[in-house]
Amino acid sequence: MIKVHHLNESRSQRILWLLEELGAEYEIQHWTRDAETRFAPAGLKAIHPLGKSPVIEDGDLVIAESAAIVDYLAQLYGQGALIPKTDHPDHWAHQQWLHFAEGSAILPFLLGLYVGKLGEAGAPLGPRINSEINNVLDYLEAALEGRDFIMGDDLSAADFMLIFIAEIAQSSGRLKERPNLSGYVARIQKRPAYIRALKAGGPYSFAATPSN
Ligand SMILES: N[C@@H](CCC(=O)N[C@@H](CS)C(=O)NCC(=O)O)C(=O)O
Repeated sequence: MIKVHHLNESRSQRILWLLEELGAEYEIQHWTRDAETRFAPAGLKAIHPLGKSPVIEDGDLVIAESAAIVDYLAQLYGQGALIPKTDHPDHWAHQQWLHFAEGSAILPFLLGLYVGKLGEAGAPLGPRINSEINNVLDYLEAALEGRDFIMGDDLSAADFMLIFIAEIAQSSGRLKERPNLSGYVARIQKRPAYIRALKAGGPYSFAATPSN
C-alpha cells in the first residue's frame, strides 16, 4: 500500500487530495513541524535524505518531489486519466503546468518568507519579490480565463500542483482582485475528495473553508 509521509501545514496536502480523487488505498505517516522553527522533524531524513515532505513509499520505491509524486500516482493509479497522452496536443502544455508550481511559481513566495525574516535589512528586495509574485499570479489568472481547471473543463495532474500556489496566494490576500484564481480555489476546495483529504491530513490553514 502507498504510504504518504505527511507534514502538517504543507505541500503534502496536495498528495492526499490526489489519492482521494483517485480512490487509491493509502496510509499516512504524520510528521509534525517544530513549533518554533517550523522545520520538519529530523526523523524524516531516515525516509529520504532531504528530510522534506511529501515523500511516498510504494513497495520498495521511495519518491520525493511533489511533481514527481503526482506524475507517478496519476500514471499508475489513475491509468493516465489525469495526464494528456504523449501524442495529445495538450501534453506539453500540461507538462509545463505540472512543473511550473515547484519549478518557478513557489520561488518568489519562499523568497518573501525568508527575506521577511530579515526585517528592514531585507526591504530593498521587497519590490522585486512582490513583482515576481504578481508575475506568477497574473500568468495563472490569465490562463484560467474561461476555464474551470488549468487544462479546461476537467481536472488534470497539474491542478494538484497549482492548488498549493493558489492557496498560499489566497492566504496572503493576493486573490482579492483575481477572480479566476479565487474561483479556482473555491471550486477545488468544495470537492468531496478535497474535503476528505483535509480531514485525513489534519492542520492545514491554507484551506479557506477548513473541515467542512
Ligand atoms: N519541491 C519540494 C519541496 C519540499 C518541501 O520543501 N517541503 C516542505 C513542506 S511544504 C518541508 O518539508 N519543509 C520542512 C523543512 O524544510 O524542514 C516538493 O515539491 O516536494
